[in-house]
Amino acid sequence: MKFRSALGAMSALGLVLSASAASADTLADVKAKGSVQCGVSQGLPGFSNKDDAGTWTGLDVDLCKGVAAAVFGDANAVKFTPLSAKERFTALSSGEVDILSRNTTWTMTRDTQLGLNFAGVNYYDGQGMMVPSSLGVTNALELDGASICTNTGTTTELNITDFFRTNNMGFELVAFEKADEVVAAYDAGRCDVYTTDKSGIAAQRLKLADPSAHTILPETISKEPLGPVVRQGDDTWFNVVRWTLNCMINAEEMGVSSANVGEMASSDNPGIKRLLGTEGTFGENLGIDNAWCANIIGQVGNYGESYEANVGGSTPLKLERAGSVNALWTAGGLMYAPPIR
Ligand SMILES: N[C@@H](CCC(=O)N[C@@H](CS)C(=O)NCC(=O)O)C(=O)O
Repeated sequence: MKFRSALGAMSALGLVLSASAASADTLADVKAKGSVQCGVSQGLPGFSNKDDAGTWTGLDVDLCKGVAAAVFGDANAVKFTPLSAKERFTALSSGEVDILSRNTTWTMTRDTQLGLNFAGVNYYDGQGMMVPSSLGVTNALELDGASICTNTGTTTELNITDFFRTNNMGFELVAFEKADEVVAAYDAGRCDVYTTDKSGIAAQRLKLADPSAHTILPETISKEPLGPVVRQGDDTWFNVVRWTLNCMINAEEMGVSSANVGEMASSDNPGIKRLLGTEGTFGENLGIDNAWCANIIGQVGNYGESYEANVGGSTPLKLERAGSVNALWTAGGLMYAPPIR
């Protein structure tokens, strides 16, 4: 009897669990509320940053604007929620945001223990270290005994610990939740080293009193594939986010940009026809308009346009793309999107 009722309770629980997984329909919820809620950083130039007029810009912001363009045909149908590294995953799991697009590294633990799905990679990064040039340090192996400023709730903390232990070096972590506190502490001389993703160093360095007085060490101590994240158990929404990124990368590869998307609409190229929705039902298959990708490209741009506008060689971050892992695969890099077909 006891066994039977336990089984009954278990199957009832199973029903509840599968019902909630089956009912997760973020696309329908987003359509109903009229905008996409996007979790971003609290201010990381080039990736997600708010200007004085309250406008958010950046590579991670463009991904969310792309999703809004795909779903609503309006890249501005998006609202932003600034999140610290520590609070970001709870905000996504609890439904406070629909997407987390916030320089977040795809790791196995985040996939398997947090119930999240990474929809792709929009920036391949690795962790670096910055020191005041006055220290005279030229490589990371000279840092035995150093104090290190970093953010809590990040892969950064874990990697730096691995690196110092592996090299039998002593160190002291000085960790803060808010990224700007980390930068301020480093700038005030409370630690010898500032460590984060190399793109983050390029961005946060701009906030120092004298950026030119600091040196970025040559070592890259980890892999930090950064990308947009959604909740597990909602493949429809996962597909919308994943294919928004793939649309932007494929458009660049095919030479379709915000400047020529209008004339490309009459192209005879079958790949471009599928990309722009003049042939096939690729948008419909995602649950959105067939012009989904044309709207992303027209309103936000292709991946290369977004990269150059936000983090590329002519921006303050100066993250040269040519010859880097973030180049298209056709140019020797890792940016490779599956085909729209
Ligand atoms: N990619 C790493 C680090 C992410 C991270 O939070 N980095 C800090 C330092 S660049 C940051 O985002 N700061 C900006 C902010 O919190 O607003 C991770 O996913 O754990």
